[in-house]
Amino acid sequence: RADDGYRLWLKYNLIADAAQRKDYQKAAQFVAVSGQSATLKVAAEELQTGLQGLLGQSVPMLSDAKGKKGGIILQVDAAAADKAGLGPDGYRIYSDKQNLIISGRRDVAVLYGAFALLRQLTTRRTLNNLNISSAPKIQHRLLNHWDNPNGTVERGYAGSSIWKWYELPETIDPRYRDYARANASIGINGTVINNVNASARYLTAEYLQKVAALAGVLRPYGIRVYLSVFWAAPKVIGGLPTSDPLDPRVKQWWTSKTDEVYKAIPDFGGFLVKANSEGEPGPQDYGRTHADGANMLAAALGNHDGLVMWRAFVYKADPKGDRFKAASEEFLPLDGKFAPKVLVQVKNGPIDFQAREPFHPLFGAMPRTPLVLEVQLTQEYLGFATHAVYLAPLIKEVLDADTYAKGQGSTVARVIDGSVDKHSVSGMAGVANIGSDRNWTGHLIGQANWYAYGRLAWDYALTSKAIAEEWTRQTLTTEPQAVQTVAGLMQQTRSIYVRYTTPLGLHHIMGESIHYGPQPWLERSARPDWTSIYYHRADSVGLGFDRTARGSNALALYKPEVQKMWGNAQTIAPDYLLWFHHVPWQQRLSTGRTLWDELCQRYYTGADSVLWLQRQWAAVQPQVDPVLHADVAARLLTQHKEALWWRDACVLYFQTYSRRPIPAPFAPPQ
Ligand code: GCW
Repeated sequence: RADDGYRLWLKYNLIADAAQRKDYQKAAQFVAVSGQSATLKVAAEELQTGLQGLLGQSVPMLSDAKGKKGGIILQVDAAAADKAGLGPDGYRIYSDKQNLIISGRRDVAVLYGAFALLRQLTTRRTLNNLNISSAPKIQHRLLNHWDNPNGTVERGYAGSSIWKWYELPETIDPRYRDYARANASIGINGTVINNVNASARYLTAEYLQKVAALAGVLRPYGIRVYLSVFWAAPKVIGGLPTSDPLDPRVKQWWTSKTDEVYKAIPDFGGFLVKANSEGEPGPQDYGRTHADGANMLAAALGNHDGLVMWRAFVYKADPKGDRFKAASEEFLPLDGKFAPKVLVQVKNGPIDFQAREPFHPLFGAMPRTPLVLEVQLTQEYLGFATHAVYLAPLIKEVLDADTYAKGQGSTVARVIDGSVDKHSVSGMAGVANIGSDRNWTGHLIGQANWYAYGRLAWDYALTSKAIAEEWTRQTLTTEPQAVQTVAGLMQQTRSIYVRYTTPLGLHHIMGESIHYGPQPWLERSARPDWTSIYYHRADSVGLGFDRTARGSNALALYKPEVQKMWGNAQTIAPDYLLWFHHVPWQQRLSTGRTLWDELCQRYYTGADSVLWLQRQWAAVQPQVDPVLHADVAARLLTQHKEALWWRDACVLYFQTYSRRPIPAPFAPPQ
């Protein structure tokens, strides 16, 4: 049967190598689990299904190992977990008396261990003398769905929403369970199921029943449900004349609404809020601050075990201002003003999920507020489900960026895990790329982005290459050379995409509103800070947005070490150049070429590199399922066609300012 991609990285196909199978078989003759919790039950079931598929033998489930050897024992052992410093979610897998023990503080930790053990087999690693301990570095590892009640997905490119609101709560699509399995397998423990451009409908009694039904499916897998809330809900569904967070009636409304939510969903995770951003209502409509709004919701949560995640994605339409600074202007003064249950959720960069952005200057700048890092898995600005772009290198670039907030080594990762500023709560959010397409993400590589996000939220120290290899082994092939080829090409995809779309730090020059394809010539838009010319600032002299002291001075938002790194046009890494400097066309760069020549070089070699991707992909054809292979191969053809659009559109447009010829060897024949 051809692979349709539905099973993601959880395929459990029979291991072809008989010797290896035999090795594993000896260690996996039974699964013993005492205790009846729903979570332990799904852990044992997953192991049973996985092992039977991989090993082609039946694996009985026992309630007690009774001195038997050669099996897997699931154990909840709080004392041992505490001694090993595993925390609530960490697991340990080790050999003991010829059995494999999976243990953790709670059932869900054991579930994570079960998936980790299966990963040993699906990636063909040994089971001998195992002693693996692993605990997540981030507590709240969330997906954010931008799914709407009518089944559409904002910036979703893999079909419609997987949530079938019209069928819930009675009909439970089996897909919800597979969604939960996939997420639990990579440690994701929360999901915000609706769009931040929120509908108030989710808070109605009718919808809460539906949400509760979904929560019931996800619960055994350790996944808590969260909701995005529409700020004006008290008016829209509560019948109040106001949504002012300081109005007692509004407070009362949210308090009783929150109680109602917890009655339906006792382990509800909390609220995500986009307020006073892109036309959404918010506390500022009443002269209140983001902190007033967030704290009111935190108070409504009361003693319930839930959080408020308040987004910092705000900006004003000021053609003379710099959008780069907008979130800092609004949020820096609020540091220290948020209630303990509030986290501020910040996108990786200051503009909006561009193919490469400098890290957001709020990281490291709000020491008294726990910050959640929000990254986008759905490829709004990265070629939708058509272009192959493996995002782990992008996510790692942000996590590894040094803010210097408390001296060297204050990386974004250590800001968000709470270690730099000693916060006890931490979170990461990935805007989901999941839809109703049979293969979940449209492009197969999109599955790797979902996978990599979960793995990095668990352990940001993993390398993007290691994750690519791990994913490839589970999803496509275990043949070592092919794994290297696929992981190697994946590693290059993001920088290739940057080269043929927005090299040298160009940003926000994509098609208006759809955000697809090139449109650097966009001069007028609904808002002045949505045009392309606002961002690239091309003129007869040069190109780029001057954010030094001579320009908008956004650079001053960073610590001196970062300012030093990016403040000098001669020494800044070329990848960030035009983010911070307006550079003359004839200026020689550190690469030895002039700006104009370097720009052309990158556009041309970037587009050509898609042909290299095609060749690499072609090379693994014998090792990869034919249907999956053909699908990706076809998308790579489209990708090349569109890379040429980007190249030609941008080079020819910028040439109208540079007035320079396209350098050899790229110049088209006369
Ligand atoms: O990237 C922009 C998108 C909007 C999105 C917004 C946000 C959900 O173009 O579609 O709205 O960001 O993150 O709030």
